[in-house]
Amino acid sequence: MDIRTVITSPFGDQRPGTSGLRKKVSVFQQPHYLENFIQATFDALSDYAGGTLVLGGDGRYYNPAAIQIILKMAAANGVGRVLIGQDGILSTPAASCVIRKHQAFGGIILSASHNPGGPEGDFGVKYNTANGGPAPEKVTEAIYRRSTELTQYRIAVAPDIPLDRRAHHRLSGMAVEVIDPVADYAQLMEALFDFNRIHALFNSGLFHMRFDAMHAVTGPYARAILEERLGALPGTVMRGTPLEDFGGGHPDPNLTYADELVTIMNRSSAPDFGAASDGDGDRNMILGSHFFVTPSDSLAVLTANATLIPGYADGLAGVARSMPTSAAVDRVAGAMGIPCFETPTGWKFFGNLMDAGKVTLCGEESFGTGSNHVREKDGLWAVLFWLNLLAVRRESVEEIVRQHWAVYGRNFYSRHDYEAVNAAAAHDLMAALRTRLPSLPGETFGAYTVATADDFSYTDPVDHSVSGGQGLRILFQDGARIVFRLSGTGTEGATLRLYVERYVRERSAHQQDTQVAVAELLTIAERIAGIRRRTGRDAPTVIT
Ligand code: VG1
Ligand code: CO
Repeated sequence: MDIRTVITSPFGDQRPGTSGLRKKVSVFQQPHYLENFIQATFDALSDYAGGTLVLGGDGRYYNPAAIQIILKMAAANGVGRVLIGQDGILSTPAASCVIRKHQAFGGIILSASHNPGGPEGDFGVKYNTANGGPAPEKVTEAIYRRSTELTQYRIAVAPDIPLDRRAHHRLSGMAVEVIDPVADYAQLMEALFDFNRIHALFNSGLFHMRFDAMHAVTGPYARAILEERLGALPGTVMRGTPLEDFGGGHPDPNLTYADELVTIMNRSSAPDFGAASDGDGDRNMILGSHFFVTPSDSLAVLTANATLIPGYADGLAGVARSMPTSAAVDRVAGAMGIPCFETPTGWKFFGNLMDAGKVTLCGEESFGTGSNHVREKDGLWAVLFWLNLLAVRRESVEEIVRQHWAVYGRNFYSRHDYEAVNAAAAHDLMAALRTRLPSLPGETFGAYTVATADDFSYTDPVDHSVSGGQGLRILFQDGARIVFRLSGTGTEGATLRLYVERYVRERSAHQQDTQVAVAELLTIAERIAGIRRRTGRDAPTVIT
């Protein structure tokens, strides 16, 4: 085996954020940059020698080159076998599924998720552990620490492995299996959902859907499952071919970036159901004809209806949501008598709860929903869950959500993102607000009086690890909330996220437009934090 040891020096900026290490492609293309991070990852792990590693990505620019480097470094670092998706493709939830199914010690996922791709875009690397989930903070911190001290990395000298065909190869003694990226995942979906019933719904000819893969990773999965297996009409999947720059788009399934789908769903002859997923396939947006389902509501509706779905017919152990996610699901959990956990933003915080059997479903306001079937959020899973629900209830998306509000009340919810603002200005805004928090309780702003205000800190109920600094919360006496956070996935300046929520019980008030319903909270947020003055922005970049 020909192994080369390459002398290198640390970069200092390789601390993983909310979901792995994300940087501009040009940063990753610097000599040794990717190699250092991969070596730091292997160095931070133990007991993997001879074990199986899963490798794949969302097909974005720089994936093929990065994959060949990682394969050679895996061989040089004693990995026994690598399972890699054909053409290097594995959606994030499929990677999680493959890790679990094939008892891998971990996986490396190459994606910057919803961030734009291409030579000028972003790239990312994420390490997942044996449970299939994103590495917890103690692992990502160990990787980071190692990256700051490393002086060399190991790489095999060997020819590239062809990835365009399913086959078995050897690379300096390590086995490389190029696998079907869809098969294991599709089989898992079939075990959870009533495929026959969904097939019958599509076959009825009375039901139409559009799925926007945004030229990202879910195209092949959605075509195989929705069109080929479930009988949705050809053409149901739009923008279904993964492109290395996502066709120049921003593969983020929200009302701004999936505007083509939104336009289709607002036509007079709109399909009954619309959905979209993001760059790496872990997010979902759910639309009905002329109707948008807020992700927080989607989680609540899925929870309330879970027992209608074969995979969840026995009930749910509990649910979890990230702190900024609306409390709609809390009400459902309360009514069902199951626990509801509030975690910091980022899927890695759900892993322990699921491994300990404490939660079955979980979700985030950022278009992320999932369950304990894998340890990542799962875009297509959410779409299939909704399809199964629609096939059972035979009502429209809008009817299902409106009925839900009638029973539980409505949590009006919105997130305003200020993307790529000046980083110093954003940090100053947060610092000033943090100083202001202790004096806020008791203060009244129009109809709202502050009950408590804090910097959210989470103690993991399973391993008791503490994660502080997870977002500034202003909680009002009537349950309304304002939350400020800085994004941990952006690569340019800082992204400020403002989340507002307000609960309305009376059914007559459920018709209001969301932005109108939360307008006063937005004004209060501006008054307290001075977003315009501090960032120089008149309006948010994205409103969801
Ligand atoms: C964002 C979302 C968070 C999500 C994360 C990764 O993080 O807010 O809920 O888990 O992206 O999703 P941040 O730190 O930018 O707010 V993905 O689909 O980009 O892996
Ligand atoms: Co994603």
